[in-house]
Amino acid sequence: MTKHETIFNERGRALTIEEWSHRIDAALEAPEAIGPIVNINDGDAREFDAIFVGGGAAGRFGSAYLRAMGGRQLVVDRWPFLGGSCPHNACVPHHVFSECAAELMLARTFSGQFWFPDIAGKTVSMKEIVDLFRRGRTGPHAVMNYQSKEQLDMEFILNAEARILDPHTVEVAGRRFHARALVLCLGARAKALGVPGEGLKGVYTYESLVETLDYEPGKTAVVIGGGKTAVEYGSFFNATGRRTIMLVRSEILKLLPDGDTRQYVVDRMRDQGVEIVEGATVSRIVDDGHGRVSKVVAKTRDGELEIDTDFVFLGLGETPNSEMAAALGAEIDAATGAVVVDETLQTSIPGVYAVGDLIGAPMEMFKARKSGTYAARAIMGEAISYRPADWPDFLHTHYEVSWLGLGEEEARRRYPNVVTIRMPPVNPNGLDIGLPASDRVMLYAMAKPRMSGFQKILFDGETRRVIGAHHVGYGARDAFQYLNVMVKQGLTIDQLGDMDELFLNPDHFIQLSRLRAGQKTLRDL
Ligand code: FAD
Ligand code: NAP
Ligand code: COM
Repeated sequence: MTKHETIFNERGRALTIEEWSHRIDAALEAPEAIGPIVNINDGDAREFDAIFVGGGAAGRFGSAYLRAMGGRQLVVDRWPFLGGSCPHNACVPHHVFSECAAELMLARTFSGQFWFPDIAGKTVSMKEIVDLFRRGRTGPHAVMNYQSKEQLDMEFILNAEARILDPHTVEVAGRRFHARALVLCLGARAKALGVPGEGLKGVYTYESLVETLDYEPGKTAVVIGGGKTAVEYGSFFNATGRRTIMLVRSEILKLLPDGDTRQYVVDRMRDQGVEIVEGATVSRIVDDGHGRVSKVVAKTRDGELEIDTDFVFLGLGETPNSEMAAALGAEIDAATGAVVVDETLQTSIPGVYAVGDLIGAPMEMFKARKSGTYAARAIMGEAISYRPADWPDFLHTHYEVSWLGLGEEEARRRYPNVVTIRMPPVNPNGLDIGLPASDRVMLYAMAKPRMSGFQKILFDGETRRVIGAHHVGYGARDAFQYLNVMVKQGLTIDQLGDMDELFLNPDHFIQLSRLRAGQKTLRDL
């Protein structure tokens, strides 16, 4: 029997979430044994309006939207589930690890006090948490398949590589499919470091960590990189009780736009024991003689540094998976490897669109999902234009860090009269003030005031409009999604101060604005 003959069409059968879960587990274990998972409506005589090549957030949301608009789509993914890297190896594990980091920071800070067990000097198993994630991720995968098939009525082929034959034809699972348009949603992959020893056992990226960690890392973790991924994973490794050394070639967290906020974030990482070496260039990763990492060697401003370790994590950013687009003849940005698109998400080839991480920064979920839906709208004949601009952003350390708009430095370059409201207030005696106080930092606020967070909002003193907001703590991220829309619409201090807060509100911006909104000439607070 050929592989093709083993394919059966799931179209007429409603699989439960549990059944999906078993099937996905089996396919992840042995993809060839399960074969392509096909859900095609062979009874529909319509031509496909679009084939989405890649079923991550971008392909899944684009597919759902096109379907919702009455179009016919097909989405193809080589994994046996829809949803892509986010639930499989990127955002979701990151959130699991960051939640552990926050919980462990609390547990370590209050170790042996109140009801907290004494965990001084205790190292927590990293492998247990990675294994927990690997076991748990199939549930969300199964929900994505169930939702996409039973609720969103998508057509898909999973667990099968797509091959693009021309701008209207894709070959998958031994069949050829034609469509009016192609949408490339192929995502991105972890960047390599390009030094000797990178392939040794014990050297991980976010992708390989959750697939292949099969031992308990020792006492020292080395992290290379200084962006979101490096900081988020580094903060987790540190929270598990390991000495964590971050080797950063330039500066850590350059992406944070506000200097005070960045300082607060980096200082608190250091308080937790994270060792940050800026200006460090890794020259090699050393073999222990059995194919396993034993040491990292780096050039630093103070000379050569050698660190003994059995665990190295690379957080160096991502390269778009643009090879198939290049082979088709689409224009690729030489510097970033991203597929070049116009404001309708169309590539240089008419009828071929590209979305999500494949089109480069910002590589974030909002853009993956939104660009997918915008491509769908363009294909269905809507006049759309999409370039991500002025989006709110966030990352984790042991805290949650959220921001939007300008940092103070850039705000002062652009506006002659910048007014700031911040908490804790500028204080010559330092940070030992139990404010901001809000949910999940109340124990810190009472017992370790400097750990209770930081926030700052910036106004243009002339128009009274918000021009930037920054928050370190917990629970404010959600507000930033909505606050950003209002800021883009011209939110003023007076409007902000007139809102109804739900005390204890994590960002305090409403109440603090109310304290100043009465002033004709705004002053800092
Ligand atoms: P993907 O989800 O990568 O989808 C691409 C799909 O294409 C994959 O499913 C792949 O199997 C498929 N594919 C590739 N080649 C083929 C082929 N030949 N045939 C068939 N299928 C193929 N963003 C946030 O907003 N919040 C976060 O907290 C966050 N955390 C992150 C943490 C980490 C560690 C990383 C690396 C990223 C994080 N991101 C986060 C970014 C986010 O994960 C991405 O922006 C998003 O998942 C991109 O979606 P996508 O659909 O473009 O790509
Ligand atoms: P990133 O923001 O591009 O940061 C990459 C880091 O690696 C930078 O510190 C960079 O240094 C360093 N680096 C790159 N190449 C290097 C090399 N050859 N040698 C040494 N250092 C090198 O990438 P990322 O943090 O991995 O994130 C990837 C994408 O996923 C981003 O778009 C990010 O927004 C997204 N993401 C989002 C979240 C989230 O919480 N929302 C979480 C993780 C990732 P320089 O600064 O010197 O260039
Ligand atoms: C979320 C995956 S983890 S998707 O955006 O719903 O497809």
